[in-house]
Amino acid sequence: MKLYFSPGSCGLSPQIALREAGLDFDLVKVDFSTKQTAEGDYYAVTAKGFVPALQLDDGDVITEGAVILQWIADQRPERQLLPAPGTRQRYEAMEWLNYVATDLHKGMAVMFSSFVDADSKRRFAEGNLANVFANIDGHLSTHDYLLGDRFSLADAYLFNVLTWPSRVNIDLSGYAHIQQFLGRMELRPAVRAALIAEGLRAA
Ligand SMILES: N[C@@H](CCC(=O)N[C@@H](CS)C(=O)NCC(=O)O)C(=O)O
Repeated sequence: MKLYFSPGSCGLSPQIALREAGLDFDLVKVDFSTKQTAEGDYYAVTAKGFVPALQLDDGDVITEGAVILQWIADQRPERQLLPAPGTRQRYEAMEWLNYVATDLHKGMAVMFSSFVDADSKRRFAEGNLANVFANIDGHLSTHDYLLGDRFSLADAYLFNVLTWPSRVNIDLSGYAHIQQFLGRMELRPAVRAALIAEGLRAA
């Protein structure tokens, strides 16, 4: 299967997930400015033109990071990367996946937008994103991971998005529990390997 990604984007968490699941995959880099890959037009893979996209061996394509993560977890249930489908715990995981995808990921997207001026970004970060970071930090003050004491793919997505604030001058150093979470995540071999594969860490 193939994972379409762009370095430093939201393609990192599906890559972490594939490694945590022990699934074979190839990485295909998408150039955001041209929407081209080494294979050709990325719009031929997904009309959305967004990463991540996961192309299965039969050619079927899954998009939307939070959905890709669930598909990967469900391929290897024995690894318990997410709670089993249909359980109350799975819905808790989906709550976090949705929160990270919407409030956090798309909130952070505002900070990267070329359509938003610097002052609006600053006010949005202070008035909106700070509440999201505080909520996550509060949760992590009593839980090592989003779902409790055990890693799940919701953590991979959270880690992915939390690598972005320093790129847009948002300082998370005051959030002690977020810092500890980031440190715990960096110790995972799958996380380390994914960061190296994207060129975000030295080998
Ligand atoms: N709804 C999509 C959004 C994915 C998304 O925002 N992808 C960004 C990178 S993090 C992207 O592909 N941007 C391409 C561009 O801006 O040209 C998901 O949750 O997977």
